[in-house]
Amino acid sequence: MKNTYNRRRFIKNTATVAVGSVLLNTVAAAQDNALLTVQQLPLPYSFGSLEPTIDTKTMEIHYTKHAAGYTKNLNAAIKQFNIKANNVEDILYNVSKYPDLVRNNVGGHFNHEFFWRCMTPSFAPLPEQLQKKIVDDFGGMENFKMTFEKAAKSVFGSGWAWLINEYSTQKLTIITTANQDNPMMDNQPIKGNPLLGIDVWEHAYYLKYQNVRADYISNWWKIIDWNFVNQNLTKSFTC
Ligand code: MN3
Repeated sequence: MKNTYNRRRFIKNTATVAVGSVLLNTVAAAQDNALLTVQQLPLPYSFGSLEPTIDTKTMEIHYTKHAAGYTKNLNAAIKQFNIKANNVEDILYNVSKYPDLVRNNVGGHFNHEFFWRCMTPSFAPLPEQLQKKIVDDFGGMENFKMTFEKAAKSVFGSGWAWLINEYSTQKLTIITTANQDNPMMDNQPIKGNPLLGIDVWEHAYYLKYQNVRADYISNWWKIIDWNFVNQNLTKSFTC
């Protein structure tokens, strides 16, 4: 009897913990009445492969401690508040309905999964489609970079700078969010689909750059995965 129960429970849990191969598909839709379970995807490169821009130790601690904590705490919060959601985006879009514990951890989970994929050890040129959109909306690459760097440097305390495709205008724009807030959250003044995001919490750079956040930001351009950014132009993170 006990075995049957455990086996059933195992099957039910397994059904909701499928990790897809599709980017950011870290969750499977909740089936029956089972609650959503989220997981960290494996890093698409090794901890040391973004050297010298980001040092090995920073990547290791960031991924295995900081980011892992958000994922773990998000799963606990989903249970605690009995959140019925099909996926992470569903929670982000409706985040104002939930306590700050959910807001902080759903943002922390999504933002980090997204951040790892903004970076690559393999250089790739800017895809034409993205280049055209940047020229259309910023007047050129230099202006885009300057605006993005300025925004990232301006974040007071902990937070993020983002390149987004604004929902209301369908134009690229740059915003910052505090703490683990995210551009898709319904409580943000400017909302949009994220294309690129940089973590400017001190834990993201302090071991190597100490107090010089500006150097971390200016070096970051060397490791951006422009194919990922380009792909996000047409990706909608809708539920
Ligand atoms: Mn972080």
